[in-house]
Amino acid sequence: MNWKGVIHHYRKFLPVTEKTPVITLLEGNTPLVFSEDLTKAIGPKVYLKYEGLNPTGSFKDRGMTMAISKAIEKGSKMVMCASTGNTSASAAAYSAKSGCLKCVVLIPEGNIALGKLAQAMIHQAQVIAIKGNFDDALTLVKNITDHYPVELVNSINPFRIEGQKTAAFEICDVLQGAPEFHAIPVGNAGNITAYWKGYKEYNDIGRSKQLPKMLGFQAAGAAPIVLGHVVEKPETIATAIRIGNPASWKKAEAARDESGGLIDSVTDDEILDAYKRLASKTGVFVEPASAASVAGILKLSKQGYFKKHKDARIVCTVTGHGLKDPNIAIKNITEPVVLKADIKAVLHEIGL
Ligand code: AN7
Repeated sequence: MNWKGVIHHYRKFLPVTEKTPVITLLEGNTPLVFSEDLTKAIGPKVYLKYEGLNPTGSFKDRGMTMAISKAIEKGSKMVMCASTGNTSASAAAYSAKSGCLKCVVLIPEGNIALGKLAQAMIHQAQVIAIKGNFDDALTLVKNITDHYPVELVNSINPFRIEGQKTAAFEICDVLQGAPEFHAIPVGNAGNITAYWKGYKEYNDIGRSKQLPKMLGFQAAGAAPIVLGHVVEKPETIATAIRIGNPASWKKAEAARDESGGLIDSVTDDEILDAYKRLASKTGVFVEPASAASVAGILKLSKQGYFKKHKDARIVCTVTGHGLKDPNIAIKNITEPVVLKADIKAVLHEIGL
């Protein structure tokens, strides 16, 4: 197939016309990777929707192709977002591709993974670090974009959700219908909202005969939806989901309740275990936030949640690439030994 990006492929499901200038980096069409290891551990067949393989290394590109295309259609000259990192990387890249948009991003000082910062900067966004967290940054961006001719490209922009729902379409297209369960990390809660919308739309037109139960997972130190109240000082190693007051809170609860699913939390230790397990036993390298979905189904499995569902399929969205956050990877491995450039020494070391 000659893949031309999510707007081209799913045009009839998206609010675009022939007049919409399509700004694309050929995002989407990401692999659905079967995990033998997780299937053995959990029971139902486990698939990973490997969103780290999008052009900027995260699922944000699906929404950004829409948000940036629509911003240009409207005549905007400047876009702005608050970000824990991936949104800023994606907004910066798509703005660069447009050739005509200035991109400004507000990030929480000291809490953004190295790769994401590098991306936003090399794509020439104007990057401003805020002495505060993501929620503070988003409040500022909402304020500015409400009062100035600047387009907000966070996931409260409905075009972001429209683009991101295409991931659910792709899963149904591969599995010939929705899986029984869909597990997903939850931060600002845009993505769980988008998947649920996508699954419902495919169900409505008969492309799927069922809807999945939506299983959302927040980091324990940043779990406002699970706790039922705003978390003033969210903390987690999974900086992408270090969010204490999700913008799409109510929509995430609707996805949970309409689907008969749940939103639960996983600890940083559980996230890191799943992170290492994915890399070492399935060969899929994700950033810590992405591993929350896998940590979540491992937790539920231990509680017997999937006991009566051995024939079911679980799709886990793994949202961002592991290379985004190299520091976490390096902290979680043992340093390589250093040897002389000597064959005997190397053979001895590898046990030959
Ligand atoms: C890898 O980039 O919020 O629940 O500003 O980067 O839709 O927010 C990132 C979120 C999961 C959570 N996994 O998705 C941002 C930002 C990764 C992420 C999420 C994010 P939402």
